[in-house]
Amino acid sequence: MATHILFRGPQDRNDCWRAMFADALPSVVWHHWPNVEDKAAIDVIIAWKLPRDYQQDYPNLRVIFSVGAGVDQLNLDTVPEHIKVVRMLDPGIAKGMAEFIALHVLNIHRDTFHYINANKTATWKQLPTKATSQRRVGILGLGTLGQVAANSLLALGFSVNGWSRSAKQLKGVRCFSGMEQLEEFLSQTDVLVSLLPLTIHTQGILNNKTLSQLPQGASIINVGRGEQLVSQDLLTLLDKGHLSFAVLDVFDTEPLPDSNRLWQHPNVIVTPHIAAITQDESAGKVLVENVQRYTKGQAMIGTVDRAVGY
Ligand code: NDP
Ligand code: OXD
Repeated sequence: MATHILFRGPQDRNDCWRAMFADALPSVVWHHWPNVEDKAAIDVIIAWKLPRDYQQDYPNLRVIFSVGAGVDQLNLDTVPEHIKVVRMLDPGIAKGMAEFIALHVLNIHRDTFHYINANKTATWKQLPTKATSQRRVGILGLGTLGQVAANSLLALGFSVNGWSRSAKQLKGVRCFSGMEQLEEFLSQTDVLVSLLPLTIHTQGILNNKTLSQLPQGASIINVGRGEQLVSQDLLTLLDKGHLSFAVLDVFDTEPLPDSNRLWQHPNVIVTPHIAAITQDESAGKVLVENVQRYTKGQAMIGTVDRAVGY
């Protein structure tokens, strides 16, 4: 029986991936949501967010591919166990994320955000600089993206620490793991980068208690998920001067509402969830390979472990 794929997403990406599948796997039947005649034929969905009532509408669904690296937006808890959920391991996402993190760690390291604010009052004031080796960058989440980011920071000479759920050994990175080592990790972090998936254990993990454990003057970059950060606690710590700057790419409500104070705060930089965008060509290759694996009954790369939630 042919594999029927339903893609839910923009036309240009649809056209790119439809063409790649037609070349590589001509037996696959491609559908672009919401145009599906025989919904019972669909066994694979590729989407950022799932269509409402998908479980009733597509009764023979077997696999959901996320178009992003994260899967929390699929409401994992509500997806039946017999449906595999696969995250996107796109080398294009990893490259984009490494660029975004290196860019903003350097901006913080070289006081760019301070000088942007000083420009507004025509203030000529030189701040002392220090070597990258004296700046400690701590990465929360040492998975696919955290490891690529760590390597790009090591190449710039930064001192890199990382924290994950399970213990790790990574060349050049001082690794911490588990809640019991979180405070020790945070107390040695000048620039905190959060690259954690959203789970019940990481929701609200960046709060008054944990952010206060960072040294005075530390800055944060949140590229994981907005729900991991208690933004009111961040604002309080910025206003008190305990924290210096925050670069925020993800928010609990996206787009971030106009009235949110984060937009106005002089020491907060808001970006609209663009740290790492799925790249059609490289991600298309990953999808083709995974659908091939699916049709052969092989394990798919990036299959989510439902017990841990990422
Ligand atoms: P991975 O699953 O490869 O890595 C996740 C890392 O987080 C692992 O090291 C894991 O530990 C660690 N982790 C998970 N839960 C905990 C916990 N409770 N305590 C400590 N460590 C934990 O994910 P990726 O690196 O591919 O992606 C990470 C996240 O980045 C995505 O889930 C998404 O939310 C976000 N993202 C944001 C983008 C943007 O544009 N802003 C783009 C792409 C992704 P362990 O190694 O022990 O399993
Ligand atoms: C994400 C992504 O998971 O854009 O945020 O890949």
